[in-house]
Amino acid sequence: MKVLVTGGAGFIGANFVFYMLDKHPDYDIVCLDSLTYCGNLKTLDSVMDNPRFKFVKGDVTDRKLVFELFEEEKFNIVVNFAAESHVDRSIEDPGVFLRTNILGTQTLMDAAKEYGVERYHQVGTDEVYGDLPLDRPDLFFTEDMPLTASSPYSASKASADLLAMAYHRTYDMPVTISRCSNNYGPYQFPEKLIPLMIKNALADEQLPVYGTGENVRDWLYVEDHCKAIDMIIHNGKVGEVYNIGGHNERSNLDVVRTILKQVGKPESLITFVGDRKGHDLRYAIDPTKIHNELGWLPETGFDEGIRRTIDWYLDNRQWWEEIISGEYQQYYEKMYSNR
Ligand code: NAD
Ligand code: TDX
Repeated sequence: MKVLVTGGAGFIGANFVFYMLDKHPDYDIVCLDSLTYCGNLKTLDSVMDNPRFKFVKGDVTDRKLVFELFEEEKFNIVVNFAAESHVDRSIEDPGVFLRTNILGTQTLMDAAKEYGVERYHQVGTDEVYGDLPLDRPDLFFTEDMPLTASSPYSASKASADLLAMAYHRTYDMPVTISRCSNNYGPYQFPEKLIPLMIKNALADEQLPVYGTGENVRDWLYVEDHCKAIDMIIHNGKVGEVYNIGGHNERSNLDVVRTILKQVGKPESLITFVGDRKGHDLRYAIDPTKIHNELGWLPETGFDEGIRRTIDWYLDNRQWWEEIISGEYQQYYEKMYSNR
């Protein structure tokens, strides 16, 4: 089997590359990634010399490059992680989100159709369901809920999902879609809540919590997400959507307090800053379908997952210190000063 993993130099894609090389000793993995600010070849250091792994630098919207790659490699499976993934950046500059997340998906699916790929999997997000109220803990996102979007990011991801479904219906393409809740774990770029707060806490810097900090996210350890995608691409039904989440709902303030406690820093570092525009209140996944149909269950609870994640950031300072030494400083200044 030959699997194309797009966006494999990013957070979840790289963890998926590691998971697949380990789980399937007879699979070859090709990673296609354009190495945006978020893609990092250092993340893939440990697999670069693996004869079953190949890295190709390229943009998923580059039709010529993508078609040539499919012609050459004859992929059996395509898993599309490549995306612009940060909500705050999409609020500042939506254009690149539409290009990569929508047109990139179209380009990959056109190539998958042309070259008869056996499974095209679209990595989606729970953000396409909009949000849930804070005072209705009985409500959860299910696969049959209508799509809606609060940010340009979620609008672009919803568009990609609709396109994937349309290709299944119109061209009979073997498409599956997963929609996962918030991931955390090793190699997450320090612009997202958990790694940003770990980094700031370790440096005794302020921890910028948006609004009241009451917004709720449903956290899943990244390896559990990878395992779910592996199950879907092998046993999931084509034309189906699978929600992925482990009932690990926490308010942002809870998450930040947990991090501070674990790294032994005071809560006085917490600073409430201006809210995110259009800020979704609560995400919460109902994972019944993937559990019943595929037997998936998360293995890592939040307490263990956050401990492992903090340990990873402590043990791999070089990885993130290199990131924050460059262009990141300007990003941080732009997003957080005078907020
Ligand atoms: P990430 O930003 O860490 O990684 C994205 C990767 O895609 C990077 O390596 C980047 O270089 C690459 N990329 C971006 N534009 C590209 C292009 N035009 N061509 C080729 N490569 C390109 O993102 P992530 O958090 O790992 O998310 C991966 C996928 O999972 C995304 O599709 C995202 O929407 C989805 N998702 C993420 C979460 C989460 O909590 N992080 C939750 C659910 C779904
Ligand atoms: O500095 C911060 N302060 C803060 O309060 C940051 C970066 C975030 N937040 C809040 C906003 C959210 O309520 O924390 C929560 C999580 O924020 P993000 O880490 O930016 O994630 P979110 O917006 O929930 O989106 C994530 O989950 C779904 C991923 O980034 C998406 O790629 C994924 O699709």
